[in-house]
Amino acid sequence: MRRFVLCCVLLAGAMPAAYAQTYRAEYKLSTVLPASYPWGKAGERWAELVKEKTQGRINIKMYPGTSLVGGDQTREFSAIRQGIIDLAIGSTINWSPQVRQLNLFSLPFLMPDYRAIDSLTKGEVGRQVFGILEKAGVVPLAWGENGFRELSNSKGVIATPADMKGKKFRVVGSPIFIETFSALGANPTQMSFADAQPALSTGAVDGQENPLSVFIGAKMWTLNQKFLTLWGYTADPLIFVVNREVWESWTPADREAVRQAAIQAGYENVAAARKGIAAPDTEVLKQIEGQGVTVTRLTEDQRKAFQAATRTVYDKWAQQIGRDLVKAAESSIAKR
Ligand code: X2X
Repeated sequence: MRRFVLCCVLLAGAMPAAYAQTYRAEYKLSTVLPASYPWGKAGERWAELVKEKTQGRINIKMYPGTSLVGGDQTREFSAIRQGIIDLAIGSTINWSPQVRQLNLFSLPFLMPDYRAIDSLTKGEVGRQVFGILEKAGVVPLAWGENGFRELSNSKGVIATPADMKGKKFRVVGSPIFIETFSALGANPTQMSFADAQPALSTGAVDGQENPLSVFIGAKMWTLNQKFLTLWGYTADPLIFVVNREVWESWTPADREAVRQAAIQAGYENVAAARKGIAAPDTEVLKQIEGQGVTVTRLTEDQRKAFQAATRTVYDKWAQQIGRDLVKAAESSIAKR
């Protein structure tokens, strides 16, 4: 009888009483970047689509700057598990300290182009990564993209590993980045994105690495970043997730609405993150060059020199990530 009632209520489009009490007035969505970047825009879009598709039953508020964890990106994943954060769009880099397999995307020079990223996120490797996240206690729904991480600095052109020597770089929160930059002879320091901006501005560090959409969004040329090298050594996908208890408190129909909204927002986010970067549309690069930034495009041989210099880091981290997952990724990229 109860099941019958539930079923009729669902069909009628109203919320079953069993779920009604569990819905909250607001759900908290964490992102690192605000809506002036494709990443934050994706958060706004997800919230908007969810509201629309659930007729206002699920109301999401975005908290950019990882403000729910005091700006410490590396604590975001634990906070989702604990329920301090209800939903998040997070970078694989920021969740790597808790989910070591996510370091896959940070292996230097694993992914040579956009098709390589897609072959992972849209294929078997992506499904495996979602399985790992589920085991880690969250509900993964869709992929988005931060992007290929390019290298900038205030001191001069970087075209060879020797040019890295002694330069101080701000790097993100997974130790693989410290090791990669150390292998190249640079002097890396780990800090949050919020701390990176004053550090670049005062010259406490010389350079950083981030996707071009972040470089332009943060107007990095105003932070002394006058030299940019396109080396595409890693790319960080974004992942849309929900805290498991929150997920289970929603009706199956609303869960599906949240999932479809995430897929749609993710799809739009990938397009936005790539816009103006790759030929034929290079508008973003033109704008950056228009600000007086010297852009260095590595030749294939130059890129290989960076790859060779970081090979030991790749091999060491392949063990930590899991040989099978890395092999699956390599073969998926080879067949792309
Ligand atoms: O901190 C960064 O560099 C950023 C914004 O790209 C990430 O959150 C990974």
